[in-house]
Amino acid sequence: MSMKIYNAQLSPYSARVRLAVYAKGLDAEIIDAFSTPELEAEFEKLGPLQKVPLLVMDGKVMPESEVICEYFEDLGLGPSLRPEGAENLARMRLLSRIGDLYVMEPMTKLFNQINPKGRDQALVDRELGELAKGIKALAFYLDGSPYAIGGQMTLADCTLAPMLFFYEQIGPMFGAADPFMDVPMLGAYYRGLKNDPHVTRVIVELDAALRKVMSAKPV
Ligand SMILES: N[C@@H](CCC(=O)N[C@@H](CS)C(=O)NCC(=O)O)C(=O)O
Repeated sequence: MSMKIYNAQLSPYSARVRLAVYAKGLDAEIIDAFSTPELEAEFEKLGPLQKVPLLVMDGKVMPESEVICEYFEDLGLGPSLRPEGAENLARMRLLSRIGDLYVMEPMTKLFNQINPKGRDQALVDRELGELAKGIKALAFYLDGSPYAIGGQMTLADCTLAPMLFFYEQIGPMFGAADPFMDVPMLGAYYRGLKNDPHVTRVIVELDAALRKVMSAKPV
């Protein structure tokens, strides 16, 4: 089996797939898709979406982080990252869906507004409100377990760990002293999750990538 993942170190979606790869112990070649013009040209030929992560496995090309993670599960690669039972599976997918739609969407818009110069304050206020709603929804569907669903990592944790890394960074950039103040259970979940060695690895990678970008482009 040959597995290549076109990746960007700072992408939360790529980080979701990296976390699944690490937790499953898969032998994947992880390639920074945008690191050279040659790689970028190679990546552009692989499909119309032009987004990382992108999986190329035994000649098959698969985009979209959640689809890639579910594909690993369907193939039965490594330890399962799906919980037992239809309700737990539904809650796992719900948490990922809330993360993608109601947390990442406003957070991406806010990341484009980090520089106070030329900031659209009305947009910032609106998206901070949307982000707070998304974050409260995540907290609502957690149950206080060490992982999102019970005592073992699932795909919900693969989605949420990178998102919460960015959430923790972005709050203070817009003046929130403690981004988890209104959602203490979510804060406790994220702090606990960071003790998992695979999560630690991904958080360290995200932190290094973020520092590199921030030092290259001072805001
Ligand atoms: N829904 C996609 C989102 C992927 C995505 O937005 N990736 C960004 C990086 S975070 C990207 O590749 N951006 C490059 C571009 O849009 O040109 C997923 O879950 O994989």
